Amino acid sequence: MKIPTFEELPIRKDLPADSSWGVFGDNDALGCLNFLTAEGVVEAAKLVKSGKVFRLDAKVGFATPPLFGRMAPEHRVSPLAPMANDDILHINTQESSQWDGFGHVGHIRHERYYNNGTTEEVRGGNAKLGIHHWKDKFVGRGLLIDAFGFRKAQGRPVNPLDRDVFTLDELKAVIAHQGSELKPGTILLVRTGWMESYEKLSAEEKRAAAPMEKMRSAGVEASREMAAWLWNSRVAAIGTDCPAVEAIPANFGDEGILHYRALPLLGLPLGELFVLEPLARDCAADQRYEFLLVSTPLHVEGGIASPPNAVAIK
Ligand code: UVW
Repeated sequence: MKIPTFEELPIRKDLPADSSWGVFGDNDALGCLNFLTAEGVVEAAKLVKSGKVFRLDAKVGFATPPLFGRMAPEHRVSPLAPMANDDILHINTQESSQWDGFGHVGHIRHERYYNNGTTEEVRGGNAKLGIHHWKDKFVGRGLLIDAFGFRKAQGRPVNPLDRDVFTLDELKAVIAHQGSELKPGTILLVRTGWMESYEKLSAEEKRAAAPMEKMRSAGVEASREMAAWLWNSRVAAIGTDCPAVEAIPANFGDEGILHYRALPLLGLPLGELFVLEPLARDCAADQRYEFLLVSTPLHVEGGIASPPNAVAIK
């Protein structure tokens, strides 16, 4: 199948500019996850050399309080029989590490979700864009871009708890510096340093930082050039260790933000609040920044987002 370049998008005149709608069919719910292939899984499995496994999800309930006013998880052990127990777990799927599904954010001006999905469809738990379509999709080659480590090594350290932007040129420079290659069908992970900085805050500082209007975070550049690079590089998904992939504050009235460019327009899954520091340390030690990435989102019909349930295997 010939995939159009970003410059050739959209594929029909009636579709929004810079959108990939229709490229994979009008009923597609995978978007850039289509760049993951069976051959890619076989190649990625060959990257397993040391047998080291890195869990990329933070604990359920790591953020205290949850960011952006989201509901705190509720967990209780429910006795089933005299010597048997169950869990009752009530979570917002985005209170901890998460993949944003295509029902999470629609385009502010077009008032449509990926591939022309409507609010009625998404809120009705419609099967068209639900997270269940991704249940066996996040397996392939992962590549870490240690942007945080790079800036530190360059003597230009980032405070991840303040607004700072990792530019496209910087991401390319880190890839070159690492001796890495951005191959088609890669699940990209960008380390901003946010998670480890957040963990060092006091309880009071965490409370103060959590509301949307108070949140400050480093993140990746949100530009048309960034969207073009991600699409033209056939990136399957991009995950980060910060709250929104892009830097915050971000103006959600601005249709140029990455959330709109990625989720509704390109069908590019965004991953947030991943744990990347231990993986980054190992990659720096053995100078291997690529790995097999296995992530299995919840199998929830019509779901909006999911904990990634992700491991990097080196
Ligand atoms: C923001 O949009 C700020 O983050 P999320 O994707 O978690 O909603």
